[in-house]
Amino acid sequence: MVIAVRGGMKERTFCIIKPDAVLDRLVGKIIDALLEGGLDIVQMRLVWLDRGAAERFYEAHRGKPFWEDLMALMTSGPIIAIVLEGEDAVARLRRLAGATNPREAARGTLRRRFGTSTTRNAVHAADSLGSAAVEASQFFC
Ligand code: 3AN
Repeated sequence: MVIAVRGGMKERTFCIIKPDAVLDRLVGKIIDALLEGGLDIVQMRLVWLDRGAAERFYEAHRGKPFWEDLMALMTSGPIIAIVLEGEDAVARLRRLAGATNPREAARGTLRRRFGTSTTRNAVHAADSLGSAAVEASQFFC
């Protein structure tokens, strides 16, 4: 669904609010932080990933020690998939998300505020324009 589009050729990135944060009823707070952080919502969907979809999304991490925990988390409840737009959107979202381990994430970042472990870290933030486009294409045409 297209929720808001503003003019201009700004960068786009891709974010997931993970099941831990959705189940903890943190969606509103996280969306507030994204908007206040200078990102606009272009597309947004609630999706319940099955095992195949979760594996496709995180394929690069298959076989790592945390793989099964990550699969269990990502299939444990609905996610919110969001395409965001703004100046330097990729770097901006990564900054707002914070380090992978919530305990190492800077104060005020989403993972520091809402993450409870390195796997259950509340949000996914695409790491480049290229991965943002590939990841978003799994959820939006
Ligand atoms: P990021 O999401 O910060 O870019 P990635 O892409 O290395 O981190 O990892 C993808 C996801 O896998 C992380 N968001 C986290 O949920 C999980 N993960 C990564 N590294 C670890 C780890 N050392 N222990 C547990 N889970 C991890």
